[in-house]
Amino acid sequence: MVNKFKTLYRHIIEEERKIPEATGQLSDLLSDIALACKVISLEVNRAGLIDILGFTGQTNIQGEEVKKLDKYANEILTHVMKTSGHTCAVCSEEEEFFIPVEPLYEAKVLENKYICHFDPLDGSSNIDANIAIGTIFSIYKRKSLKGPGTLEDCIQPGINQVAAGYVVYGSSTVLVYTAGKGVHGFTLDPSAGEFLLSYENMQIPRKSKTYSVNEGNYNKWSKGMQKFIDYLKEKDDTTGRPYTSRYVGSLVADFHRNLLYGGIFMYPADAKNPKGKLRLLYEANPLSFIIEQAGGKASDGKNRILDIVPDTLHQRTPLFIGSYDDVSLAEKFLSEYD
Ligand code: AHM
Ligand code: MG
Repeated sequence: MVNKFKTLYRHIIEEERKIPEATGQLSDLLSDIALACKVISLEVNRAGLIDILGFTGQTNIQGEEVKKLDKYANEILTHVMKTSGHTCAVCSEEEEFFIPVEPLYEAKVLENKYICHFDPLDGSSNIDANIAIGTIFSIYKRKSLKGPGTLEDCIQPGINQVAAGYVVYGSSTVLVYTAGKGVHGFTLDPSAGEFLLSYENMQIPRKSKTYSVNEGNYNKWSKGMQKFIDYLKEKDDTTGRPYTSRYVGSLVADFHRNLLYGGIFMYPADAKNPKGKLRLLYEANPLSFIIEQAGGKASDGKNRILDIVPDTLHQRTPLFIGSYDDVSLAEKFLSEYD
């Protein structure tokens, strides 16, 4: 039975105690990310008041500049990660280059061994419409030995992640993370200011009845992709078709719903985005780590996302992610018709 009063912090510490060689740094880092996301959550909840308090880019009635929410989220997360003492580099979807971080405590050899990647506010087109948006994060261990991190530290394949997670700022604020031992979800209690355990060991249904894709792109898709969506819409009781369609347009929100109820999210390559639209390091890798831990599957249509060796920080990838059997079926259509 779920312990309703287990905080995120306590959960992280209990998980850490199961690993004898753990030093506590990953736990600290995850707690710092959660703190930054609480601050972002407060600001997201106030976003609807911006019209009253002042438009973004202008000064509000206190004389402070009102920052755009995505820039604000980026600044908070970058600042918290740079000053955590545990990172040697920070990479953000909002920053062109990675940010190398000097060690805070030169004397301690074990300090600053992690690299953190994040998409500070995903679903940017939904920000001004009060529709769910989110933060995605991902943590790797450095490969270099000391000092500030290098580009090589920052462009590792997703299989090397030690932890990943996301926060949905929706009807409530929910944080979901994995450190390689299952997927756990926490809901923010705004009065206590704490994330409380609400989903333990999350598992996605193996097969679903839901697909999430921007179908307005249909005419730009490959034959295989078109055939797959046509198939999902046909009526056939024995295979549970037609599927139903759900698309928010915020990856985190679409992903979270599919994780809870089953579903396949797709952002394929198309004539406009031949390499796909979503970012491998900031979006696809962390969610792929989570979905595999939850018993699902993530693919670029042919290959496992976590095995892709990146060349650049902002590399894009096609993404098929969600219920295991549905992602396998999508791969089958693409290999048959493309
Ligand atoms: P963003 O990082 O600029 O917000 O873009 C990523 C978003 C995802 O959240 C979402 O799944 C996708 O872009 C929606 O794209 P589209 O509007 O083309 O359907
Ligand atoms: Mg994004």
